Amino acid sequence: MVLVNAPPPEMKEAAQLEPPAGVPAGPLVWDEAGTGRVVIVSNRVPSPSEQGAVAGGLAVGVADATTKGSMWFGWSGRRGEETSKEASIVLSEAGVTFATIDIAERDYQRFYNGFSNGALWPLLHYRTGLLRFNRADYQAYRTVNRAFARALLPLLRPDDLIWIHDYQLMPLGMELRALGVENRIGFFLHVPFVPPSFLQVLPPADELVAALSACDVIGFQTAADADMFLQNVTESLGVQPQRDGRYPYHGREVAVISTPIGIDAMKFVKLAERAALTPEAARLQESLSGRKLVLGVDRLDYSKGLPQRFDAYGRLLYAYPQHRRAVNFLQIAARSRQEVGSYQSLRRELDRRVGDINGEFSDFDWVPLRYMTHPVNRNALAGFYRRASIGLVTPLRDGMNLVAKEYIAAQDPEDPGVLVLSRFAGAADELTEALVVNPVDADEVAAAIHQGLVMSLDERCARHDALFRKVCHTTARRFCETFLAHLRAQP
Ligand code: GDG
Repeated sequence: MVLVNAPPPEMKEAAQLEPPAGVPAGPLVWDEAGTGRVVIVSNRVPSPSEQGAVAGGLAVGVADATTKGSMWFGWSGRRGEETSKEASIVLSEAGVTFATIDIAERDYQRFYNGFSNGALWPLLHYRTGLLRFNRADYQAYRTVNRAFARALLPLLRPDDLIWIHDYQLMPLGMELRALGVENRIGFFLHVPFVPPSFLQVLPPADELVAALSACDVIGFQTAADADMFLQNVTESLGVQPQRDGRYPYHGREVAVISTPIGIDAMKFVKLAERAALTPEAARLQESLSGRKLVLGVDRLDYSKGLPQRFDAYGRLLYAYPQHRRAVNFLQIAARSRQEVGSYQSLRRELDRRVGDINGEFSDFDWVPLRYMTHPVNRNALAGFYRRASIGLVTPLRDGMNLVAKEYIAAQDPEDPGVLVLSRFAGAADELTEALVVNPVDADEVAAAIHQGLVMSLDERCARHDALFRKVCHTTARRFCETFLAHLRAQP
């Protein structure tokens, strides 16, 4: 099926923060007079004081898009005896209302670690072997989604646009409809989607496709993901969508769209310029003793392809000995979801591989691979990206991957580094001037790292220029505006 990512209707032009010449400025829709509030709903809501401190793509992409007058609703990060019936409200200095609820410990384990991250996450990343399903987890998932709907209901106004995010909240639109909510409801999935042959492994697959269909707009990162979802609509609901991705469901017309998430590129450029002067950047610079830096930045997650990446780096040192002692690979892998068994075993596996590589290649004054599992602050991170000759982004599957975009934005345009990017990241659809690789092929990834390390300045600049334009074009803001324009256009 061909899916057209048509420009949304009613888009107005607006000035952006100094985009590079030739890059069209993004449209602005949420400041229009007379339109309703935007109510963002996501599992985890970073409080105003946590903004920027949380490692995770959703928070980064959505935080850039919250504006004065909007509301962000979700889980506070606290687990209590009982799930809150009413939300706690905090108004940020920027005029954004943060409304959060606590989740009961017993439900949290089953909802978050159990069904969301033990079943849905592996399945949607094509890892059925890691999927753990049980009915009690799924029931808790439904219970928490119902609790979200009940706590959100009294906060809603009739003209609010409700925008639900990600796989933890697939049934929420349906729960809101069951409570009589008639507002326009949109849903965006940040992770990939799978074909029916994979989704059907999950016992409640049909129920989830039906639940999502209570929304007016369902958005995906790429056209391929949207197409996968539409195949499931046919399989699970017996409905044949139109070529433009629309289908009728219970008297409504559901629109399925693709719109890639992005970053606030110009803000990140400024952050990276300033970050190069921070004490952390100076310490990193000194520790490298003039060596080139290969950098990986990921949540510690099996979807990110870290074992395969370490193998590829080992292959580089073995097959291209000229880089021994001349490079350092720094992998920042911020710990996440440590209560889930598959994440604990990944950590043990990585510890072992780091030991293997360093044991094999280290010298008394050179350690080839530096690996850390605690997060670094965002300012320092931007400076690290800028110092890196190679940005190594090699997930086995990824909805988009914002690290790839941050790495491009952080480069010095006069002397940029090279992005090595997995073809299985959503970002590879756009960032075609990167060195695009198959992450499971250690020889191919090693050859790409080598190619990047020896690439001429002219070629690096040409590739970076093309990539930077793209990162400035599909920003976080543009992502939000495009999605909301589609939602607003629904009857
Ligand atoms: C999901 C999808 C999709 C990472 N380490 C640190 C740190 N980070 C920040 C990065 C980046 C974000 O976390 C990671 O975003 P990604 O997009 O790479 O990945 P996920 O967290 O898996 O996000 C993904 C995304 O949602 C958005 O739709 O792109 O495909 O899986 O911003 O910079 N930030 C700090 N310290 C760290 O150590 N401060």
